[in-house]
Amino acid sequence: MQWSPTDGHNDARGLRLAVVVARFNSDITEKLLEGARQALREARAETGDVFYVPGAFELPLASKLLAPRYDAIVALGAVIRGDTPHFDYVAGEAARGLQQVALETGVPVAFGVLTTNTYEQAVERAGGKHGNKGYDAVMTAVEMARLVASSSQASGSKKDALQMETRG
Ligand code: INI
Repeated sequence: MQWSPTDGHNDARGLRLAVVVARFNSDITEKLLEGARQALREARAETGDVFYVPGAFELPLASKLLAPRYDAIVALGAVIRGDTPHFDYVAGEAARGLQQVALETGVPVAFGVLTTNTYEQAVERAGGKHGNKGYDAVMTAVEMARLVASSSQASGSKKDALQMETRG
C-alpha cells in the first residue's frame, strides 16, 4: 500500500504555519507555492505566512529563525542537477539542515524540496503528472504539528498523573 500524505489529520485550524520558499528555479518553486496555498485552504489554515530566501541552501537558517514562532514550517525549493557537483552540496545541505532544525527545535519542518536530475522531472512534481510536492509538504506539516501537540498533551497528562501519585 502506498503511503498518502493526506491520510493523516489535515485540519490546520489553530495552527501557526510558515512557508519558506527558495527563489532559485522560481518558475518551479512558485508552482510548489501554489500547491502549498491550495493545501492550506483545504486544511482550513488560518495562518500561512510566506517568506522568501535566495536558494535551497538558505532554507535551514530561515527555518531555524522562524521555528520559535510557528507550530510547523514548510520548506519549498527546487534543486536540479547540473554539470557540476554543486547540486550534491546544495541538495544535501538543505536536507541535512532542515532535518537538524526539526530535531533541535522540536518544530516539524516539512521537506518540500525537489531534488531532480532534469527540469522536466521538477515540472512533473510541481503540479504536473506526479502531483504537487508543495501541497504534500503542507499536509505533512499539519499532520506532524498535530502529532507534536497530541504528544505534549499526552506527556502533560502523564506528568499530572505522576504528581498525583506522589501526592498520594
Ligand atoms: N539553489 C537552488 O535552490 N536550486 C538549485 O538548483 C541551485 N543550483 O543548482 O545551484 C541552487 N543554488 C543556490 C544555492 O541554494 C545558494 O543560494 C547559493 O549557493 C548561495 O548560498
